[in-house]
Amino acid sequence: NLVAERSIDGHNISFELCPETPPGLVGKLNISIKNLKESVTNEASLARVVYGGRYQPDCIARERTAIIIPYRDRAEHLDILTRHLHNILQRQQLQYRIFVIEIALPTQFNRGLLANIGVVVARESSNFSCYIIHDVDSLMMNDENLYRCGSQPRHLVTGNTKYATKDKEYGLPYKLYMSGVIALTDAQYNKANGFSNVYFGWGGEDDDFNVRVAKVGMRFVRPQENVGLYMAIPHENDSSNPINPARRGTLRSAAVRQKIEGISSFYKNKQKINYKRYAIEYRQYYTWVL
Ligand code: BGN
Repeated sequence: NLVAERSIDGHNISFELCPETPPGLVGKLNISIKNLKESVTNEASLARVVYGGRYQPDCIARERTAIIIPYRDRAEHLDILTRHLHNILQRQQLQYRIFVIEIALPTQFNRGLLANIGVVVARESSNFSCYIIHDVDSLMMNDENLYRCGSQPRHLVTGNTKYATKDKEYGLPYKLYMSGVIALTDAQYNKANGFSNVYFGWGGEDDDFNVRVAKVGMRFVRPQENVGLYMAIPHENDSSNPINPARRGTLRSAAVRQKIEGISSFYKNKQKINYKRYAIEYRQYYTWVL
């Protein structure tokens, strides 16, 4: 096993590469919908989180993982999700940092834009090798769902309670659906030119991203059926994120826009988009960007 040294309090300590299969996994998780906060909280794992929502295991992690959460007005969800993630991701022996990217009001929610900004911010702070773009309302139900990247972009969801049907507790809305939680390497994200920045309001940005991924010869792959299960944290329908009525039309030009707007819009002057970073805070469980 590869060994590397890390300096701790001025001493050089050797660490081995983390094992391919993390030793402490338990499989299916017991999460009680009535007692959500208590059932996802592990005080010991929270105590190990470094300010800004960072963690490094006692072994050399195989990846440097940025968890990116596009966010608007769901404080309770965020608290539950970040507690849950710190608990599980430490058990998975990941070296990670959680970024919460919030859109400033009154701008409508734009999930793709926020994901791109998350990648830009993550790149500025360190050299991450893997990005996990994560919905704020979805909790993984099996810790064998490793938050790792692969040789293809990964869709980590095989079923979510928000798409439950009469005879299935966990479902997907359609076959090509690839939203909720995805994992891409830095190179894969770049190759697709990231998300489109132009979808304001609900819907379409994920299907657009799927077009981009396919267009450059990649495809989303999922974990084993029983492993990629998620519970949606219940919430009232929020009127503050109205359906984008233009989404179908916009989606038709996905392949054309892929060349002229995306993550490149943050680096190429000709494609430059106008946005302002109002604040960045190193909070206890995550790094917050407005
Ligand atoms: C689809 C939405 C997705 C959304 C899923 C699941 C569109 C594009 C026009 C057809 N796509 O219909 O964005 O994630 O439903 O709710 O609206």
